[in-house]
Amino acid sequence: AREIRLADYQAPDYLIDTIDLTFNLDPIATRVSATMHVRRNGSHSRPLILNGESLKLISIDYDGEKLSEHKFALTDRLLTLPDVREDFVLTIVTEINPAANTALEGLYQSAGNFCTQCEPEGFRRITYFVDRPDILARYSVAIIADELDYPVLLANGNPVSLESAGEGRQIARWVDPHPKPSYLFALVAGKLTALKDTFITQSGRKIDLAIYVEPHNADRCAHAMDSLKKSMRWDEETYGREYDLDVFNIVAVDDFNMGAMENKGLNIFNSRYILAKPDTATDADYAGIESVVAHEYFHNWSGNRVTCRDWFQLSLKEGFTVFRDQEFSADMGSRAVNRIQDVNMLRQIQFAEDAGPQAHPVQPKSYREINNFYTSTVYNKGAEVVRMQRNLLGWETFRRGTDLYFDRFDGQAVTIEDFLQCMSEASGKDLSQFRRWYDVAGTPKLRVSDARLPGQYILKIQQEISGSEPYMMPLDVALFTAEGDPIALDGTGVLVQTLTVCEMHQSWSFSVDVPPNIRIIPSLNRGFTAPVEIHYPYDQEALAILSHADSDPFNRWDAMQKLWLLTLLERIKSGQNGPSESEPPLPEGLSHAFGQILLESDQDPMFVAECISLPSEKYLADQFDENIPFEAIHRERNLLRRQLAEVWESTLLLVYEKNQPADHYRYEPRAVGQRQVRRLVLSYLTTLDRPAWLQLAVTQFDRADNMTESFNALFALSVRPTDVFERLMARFEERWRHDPLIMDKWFALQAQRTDGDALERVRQLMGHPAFSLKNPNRVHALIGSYARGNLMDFHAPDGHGYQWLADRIIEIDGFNPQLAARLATAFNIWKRLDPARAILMKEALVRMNERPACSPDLSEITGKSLG
Ligand code: BAL
Ligand code: ZN
Repeated sequence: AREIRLADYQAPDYLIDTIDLTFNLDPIATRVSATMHVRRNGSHSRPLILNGESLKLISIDYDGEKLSEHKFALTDRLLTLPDVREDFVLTIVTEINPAANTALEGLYQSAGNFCTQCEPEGFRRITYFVDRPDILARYSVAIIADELDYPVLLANGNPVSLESAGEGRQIARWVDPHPKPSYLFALVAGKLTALKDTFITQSGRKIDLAIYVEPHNADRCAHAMDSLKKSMRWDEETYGREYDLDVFNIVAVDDFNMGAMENKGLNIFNSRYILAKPDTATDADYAGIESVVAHEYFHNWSGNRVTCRDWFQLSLKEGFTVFRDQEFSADMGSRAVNRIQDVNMLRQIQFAEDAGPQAHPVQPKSYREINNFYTSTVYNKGAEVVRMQRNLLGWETFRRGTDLYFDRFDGQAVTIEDFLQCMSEASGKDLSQFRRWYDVAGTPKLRVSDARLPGQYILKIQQEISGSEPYMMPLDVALFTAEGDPIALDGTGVLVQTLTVCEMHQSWSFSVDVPPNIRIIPSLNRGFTAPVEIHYPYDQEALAILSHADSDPFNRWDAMQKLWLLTLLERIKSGQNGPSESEPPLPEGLSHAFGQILLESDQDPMFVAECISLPSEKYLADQFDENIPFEAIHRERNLLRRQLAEVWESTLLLVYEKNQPADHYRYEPRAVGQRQVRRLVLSYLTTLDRPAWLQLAVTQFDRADNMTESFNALFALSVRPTDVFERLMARFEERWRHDPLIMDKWFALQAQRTDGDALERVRQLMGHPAFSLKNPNRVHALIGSYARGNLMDFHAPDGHGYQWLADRIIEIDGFNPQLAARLATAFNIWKRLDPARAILMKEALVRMNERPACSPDLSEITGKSLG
């Protein structure tokens, strides 16, 4: 595919003000009639060029007359009308085959129902259209379908009518009064039941809410509905944004490439982000549902009312909306724990992406396949960049900026520049230097050093970045004594300062009242105010003090992470050529810090759970630029866990017992924290060779009345699989084998097992009745978990993991290129492998890349990876 460049952006040659669509639904031959008012944009004589893919053109009417074949040109991607009037009405009839649509873009079928996914470029698989987000049109939709097979007919906007169309068919009409880009179009038809509710907006309007699911899932929608109502209220209270249609509909479908989609008034969701009841969904599922429901709802303003001019502006809506949903989740639960989880995710996924072959700026400058840019960089780094603006401006000024943005650009397709301009106007700050965050790939590093003068503490910061232009960022800092006491800065009683870092080399001097013999420990980048890597020579002692005494919970957790890393990386490096003969002693500082944090489980169990979570094998692997020592990482991580369990065994048991949640399941922060700390503690205890602790897990599994506790028991046992584990896994399967969404948890756990022949196990499971290669959730659960979560077997020295994954990706590329491209990012790592593995992984990449049938999606990823 041709490279598309931001620098080449041109305003559209033609605008489309209205489009009336009629769908005559049929699984293999759906007729789509589209009538559009088209008008020339500016003065030119260029042709009208419409996008279209996998469409059968039936007819074109131009101002009421059939257009003869020599008046247009048709290729497999474009329809060109060379000679058109200033403004005119075009009616195009196409035929499509939803049942054959396995790419899950455009109109397709899931469980026999019809649904759509149009972002970013799926609408062109429905009809010929100028399929770009800066064409804002008013849509009206008529859906005609068999009334027995498809009793529920939904589209964007407000419902107008539902009538019989004769011959057992019915016709539903919908009108969306808000002009929108084609990527927000949606249609659903099927046998669905709804959970209904209402919401009264701040101005007193009543909105009808509905969540549509397949009938057997009717009792799994309550949490999603609750999350929706909370989101609607939060956006009114926090951003002053009110909902703007009479209805808000959500539909859950099983086959969906993304998590969910914010289509105007008709959000379509991957069912994993809707369906939950206590015995089928874990706390993590509940949290995911709350945040994704909120995210899609918030898009109604940040994305739909104000949309993107072109796909290079994707982070304008995604970064901002992720920031909004993160803050919503923080307000619904624990702010500190949410921040820890968000940053942990950013470091594990986005930092790795930004350091690898797919690295790109938050605003990419070019792409071949836009589907490949729905990335952690655009979403999560994009959110951090918005968060920094909030931090630099302060919430109230930032909010004035967002008000200005929504008011000024309502109903328009705009750019990241427009957003920054509003922030700049609201604050009077010059943000031109800040723009660098959008333009340059890579994680900036700050090298920090300090010095003492009488009565003074000096902090020096150097930006270590490619290029000579420094970034601008807010950096919260505080100082602590070796006793863990906070130090008042500049004699004011102020304990925390926000530094604006904006030069390559900068230093700050604080007057402090601390005798020279008392050590000062800096707490840097508190709350992770800037998405950077900080390099400061912390030792065990300093980290142990911060992990205990820092008043910022995020930095307490971060100090623990750094403590883990110090010990683990040292052990991994010295154990790279095999295990040492005697076990290394457990470092005193780490062990003490661990034990001290365990004692806090009464106050904030979720925080404790985060602090006692070891860095993942993946994150440890990311710390190596070359020759990643997978075996040593796996071995040393397990060893450290076992050593801590040995020392703290009785305390761990106490924490486990004290955090028994109340008898019946409730999704509320304290109970979630209790279950999570029990999960962690249990997975320490089960590493010890004691039948009593295995029995503890079995009892938890037997007594659990909810998925979280029963699955956590399985998780803890999977750390060191035994017969007991096999028996419980069999029972889980027996109970849930007919519910593929639940079986995903089981598939993922199986895929990550390192005992026995791991790949053979995964191969066998592909034949499991609940598995299907056509379903993206199943593929991510089994194949994705193997490639990303089973580093030991995927990176087996003989390369069997690489070859097998390449074969699966090639197979999947034949029917769902987006999914294949996502899986292929598991190969990004090849240049950091030892030479023997690198050759094997490169071979697998070349094999995928060189197939003539390789999709543009996949070849963009493999091509960049091979670089
Ligand atoms: N817009 C695609 C799905 C999402 O980010 O909400
Ligand atoms: Zn989004």
